[in-house]
Amino acid sequence: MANLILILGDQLTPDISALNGADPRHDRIAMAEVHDEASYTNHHKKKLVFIFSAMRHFARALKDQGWQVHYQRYHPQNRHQSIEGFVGDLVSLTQPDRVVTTECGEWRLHEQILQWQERFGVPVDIRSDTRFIASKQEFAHWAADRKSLRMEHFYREMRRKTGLLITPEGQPEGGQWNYDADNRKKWTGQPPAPAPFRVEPDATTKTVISEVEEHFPEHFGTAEDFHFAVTARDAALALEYFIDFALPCFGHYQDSMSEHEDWLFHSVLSPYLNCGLLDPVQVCEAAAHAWYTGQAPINAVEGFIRQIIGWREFVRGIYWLNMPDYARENRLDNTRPLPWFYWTGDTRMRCMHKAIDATRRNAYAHHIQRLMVTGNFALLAGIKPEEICDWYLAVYADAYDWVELPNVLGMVMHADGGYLGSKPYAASGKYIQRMSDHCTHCPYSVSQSFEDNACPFNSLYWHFIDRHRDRFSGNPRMAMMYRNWDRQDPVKRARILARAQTLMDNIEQI
Ligand code: FAD
Ligand code: DLZ
Repeated sequence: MANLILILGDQLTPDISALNGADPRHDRIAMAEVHDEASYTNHHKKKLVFIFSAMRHFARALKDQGWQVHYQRYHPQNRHQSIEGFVGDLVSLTQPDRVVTTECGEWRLHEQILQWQERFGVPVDIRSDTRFIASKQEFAHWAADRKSLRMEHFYREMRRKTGLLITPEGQPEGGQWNYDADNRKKWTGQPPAPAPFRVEPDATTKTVISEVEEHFPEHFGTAEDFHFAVTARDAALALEYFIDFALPCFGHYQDSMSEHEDWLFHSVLSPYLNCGLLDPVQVCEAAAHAWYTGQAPINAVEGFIRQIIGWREFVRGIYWLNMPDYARENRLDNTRPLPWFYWTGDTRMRCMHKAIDATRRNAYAHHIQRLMVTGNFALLAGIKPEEICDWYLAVYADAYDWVELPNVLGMVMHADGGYLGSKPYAASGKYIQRMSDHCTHCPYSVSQSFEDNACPFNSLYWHFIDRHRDRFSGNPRMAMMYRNWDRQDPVKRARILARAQTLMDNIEQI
């Protein structure tokens, strides 16, 4: 029996299920850098460098272990510009008994792979992705018969399943499941945030950087100052660095934003988790160990673990349970195109400028920037879900459809009608002022709502509340907002709505 084993660019681990039971003496591995995957969206240059370089390092390691690897490096003139073309050709050439692969992370490619058995005339074995704690079937089983799906309930199941931060009696460590109430501090410069973990590019990465600059000059962002890990060994060092230097403060400052620090106390591990260089459970075990040994407090460790075994698993479950229809949802009937400044950062709104500029430089922005700045603006301004989703899919090194889509379409845009989150994360400028120092550097005034100089978030927020009254006023979690709005002087309300309308009519000038 000789199999052809396909390993995709986000499946870079020897533990990938496609390799289970494989034999290097007979089986062959296929990996390809292809135009179709590199250009189905305007991927950030650093994302392309990261994936291509990590793929090349992984293929090298496999060869060193004795595997036969058919590897295609990217070139615009390659005969095969798609995974399908590359695998199809290898099937004809090597006549395998089967093609073996692990289920991929994007509906787009998944649909193609489902056709291969018929198309190539050879059995195709698509295996479950065991890097996730809950399989698709397990999530579907958990979701069946529930009136609403809430992350917190699912998360507790995942805690019990993994035993992470669970006492021998089956109770949550510290007595609580969730310590989020301790995790909303504003960071004002102390304690200092650690410098980002850096790996200097080796010869392979340097080659990839110049190839990406040559072949993808129009793509978003910059490849300059590339310093991500591209091997499992270096990603493990990044994890160690996070545990030692950032995890202790991760909880308190998780929702903070800063003029001066791009990464604060975040782990910056998502690119590695999502492409296979780090294993989610091992990452959580390392964090839990830091609590058991007194290196980090429970609010930080629990908060961090919840993001991974809670949110990360939950959004994946939502994605596979609802695709492909989920991607077409637009329950708030948004019609506005994405403003061009999302690509340039060229806006006077300081928080937006800082979040987009960091994104452009780093292919990274932390959660609160994604949710409460660029996401909040898109929600309030009524941007078309497909355009804002495509932006998020392109600009972050960790972005794949399975994780980006539910976060953007569901969590941020509420385009799924509240299926993923019970209320929209809509906020005025006050939230940004409370959690950051941006407003003191902004030409707009956060204390004004309708004047020419008023922070756009303020009037856009009330416009959002007002225009969606029919939809949200009955939601108990939003009742207070409607009471606050209705209490305001009618003349002031009219001015606020007029200011919001002017902003939306001139959105490119904000
Ligand atoms: P940390 O803050 O250190 O968190 C630790 C880990 O928790 C992350 O590495 C990530 O694996 C996981 N995590 C945290 N929040 C989420 C979440 N909501 N969904 C899934 N995993 C989570 N994450 C992606 O991995 N890819 C995306 O394309 C992506 N798009 C997003 C778009 C929007 C609009 C929002 C609001 C969030 C998005 N997230 C996405 C989730 C989150 O913002 C990133 O995982 C996080 O910012 C990555 O940085 P970090 O590794 O420093 O995370
Ligand atoms: C994101 C990406 C990019 C940019 N390039 C490749 C590639 O050339 N070859 C490959 O196998 N995978 C790539 N990927 C990841 C895939 O697009 C895709 O997101 C995942 O495989 C879906 O799980």
